Amino acid sequence: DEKEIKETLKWFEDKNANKNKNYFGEYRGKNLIVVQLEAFQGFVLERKINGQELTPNLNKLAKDSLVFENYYYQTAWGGTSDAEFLSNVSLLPARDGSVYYQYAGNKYNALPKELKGIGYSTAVMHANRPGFWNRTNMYRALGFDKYESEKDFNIDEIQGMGLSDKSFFKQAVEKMKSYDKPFYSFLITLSSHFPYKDYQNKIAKIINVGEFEGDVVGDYLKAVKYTDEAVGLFIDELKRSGLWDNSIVVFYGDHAAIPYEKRSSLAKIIYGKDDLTTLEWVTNQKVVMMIHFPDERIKGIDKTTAGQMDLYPTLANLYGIEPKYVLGRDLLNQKDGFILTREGNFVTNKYAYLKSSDKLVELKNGKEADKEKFKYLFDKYKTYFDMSNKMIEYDLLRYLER
Ligand code: GP9
Repeated sequence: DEKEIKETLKWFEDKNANKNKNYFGEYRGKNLIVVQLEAFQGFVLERKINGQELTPNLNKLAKDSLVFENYYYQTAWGGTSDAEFLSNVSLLPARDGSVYYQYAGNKYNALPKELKGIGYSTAVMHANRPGFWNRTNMYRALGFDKYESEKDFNIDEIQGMGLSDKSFFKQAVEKMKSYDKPFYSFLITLSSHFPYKDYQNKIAKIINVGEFEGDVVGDYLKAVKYTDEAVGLFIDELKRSGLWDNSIVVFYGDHAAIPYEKRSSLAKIIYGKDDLTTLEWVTNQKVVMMIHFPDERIKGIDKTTAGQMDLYPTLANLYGIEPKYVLGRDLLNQKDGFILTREGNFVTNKYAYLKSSDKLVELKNGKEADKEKFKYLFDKYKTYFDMSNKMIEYDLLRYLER
C-alpha cells in the first residue's frame, strides 16, 4: 500500500543520506572500465600452484591498485547475471529465479543510467548470444546505450564457451577507442566458465597443475591462468591506446568456481589440508576485486568485509553521483563491514553467521558468539532482504514517476 511504499523509499533515502564524502566527484571526466571476470574466486590471487604463479598479471596490477581482500560474491540463482545486477544496481538477487528474466521491465537508477545523466556514453560487452540471461532487455533497463554481443565481435578464436578472452579484450579496446569520451564500459569475460574444459586443447600445458590434472579443479586453474594472461594483454593494449591513463579500471569476479563437492581440493590449495570447516568454506566464498586509479593515488589492501552490492555506491561517489536507492555502501567512506547472501549467511568485520549450522562465530578463532547479543545483525539481514525485495518486486522507482 501507499504507506508501505513511502516507508520503503524513505528507508533507502535515510540510509543513503550522505555524511562524509572523501573523493566525491574527484574522478568525474575519467572513463570507467569495469571488467567482470567469470568465476574468479578470491583464492586465485597471489596463489602459487607447484611453484608457479597463477595470476601474475593481476598480482602485478594489485600492487598499484586498491585491493579488497574480503570481497564476497552475493549471487544466487541468477549466477553471472546476479553479479552484474548487484554491481550495477546495488540491490540483492531475486527471491527465486533471476532479476534479469523476471524484472527486466522495471525502472532502475543503475550505474550506467546515472553516468549517462552526467554525459557519459555507456556500453556493455559480452561475446555470447544476446538472449542469454535476457540481457538485451535488461541492458536497456539499466541504461546501456550499446550492447556489444557475440554478433558484434569477430569470433576468430574459441576458448571454453565461446570467443577467447584474449580476442575479446583486444577487440574491446578497439571498440572503446571509437566511443565518445568520457565513457563507461562494462566487460564480461567468458573463457573461465564452468566446466573449464579446454575443448580446443590450447591451454593443456599452460601450467602444471600436478595432482589436479584431469580434474575439474585442474581445468579451472588452467582457465584462470589463461584469463590472467588475457588480462595482461588487455592492460598492455589499454596503455598503448592511451585509455589507461584516463580511466578507472576495475576487475572483480562474479561468483564461485569450486563446487562444494570439490571442497577438499580447495582445502588442499589454500590450507594444505584435506577438509574445510564450515567457517573456512563460507569465508572463502570471496572473489577477486581491485580498483586501479589513473593517478594511483588510492591503493593498498583494504580488509573491510565487503561485497558486490558495494561497487555501485563506491564508484558513484568517485564520479560525483549520489545514488539514493542502493543497498550497498561507499567503501572509501565506510568501513563497517557487512555482507549477506541469499543462502542465509552474513559476515561482518568480526563475525560470520553460518546458516548451515545456525551459528554465529568469531572470524578470528571460530568461537561461538551469543546470537541474542547480536540480534541487531539478524534484524539487519532481514531488513536488507525485505527492502531489496520490495524495491524489485513492486518496481518502486516506477512509483516515483507517478
Ligand atoms: C553466459 C555467462 C554465464 O553468457 O554469462 O553465466 P553463468 O552460467 O556463469 O551464470
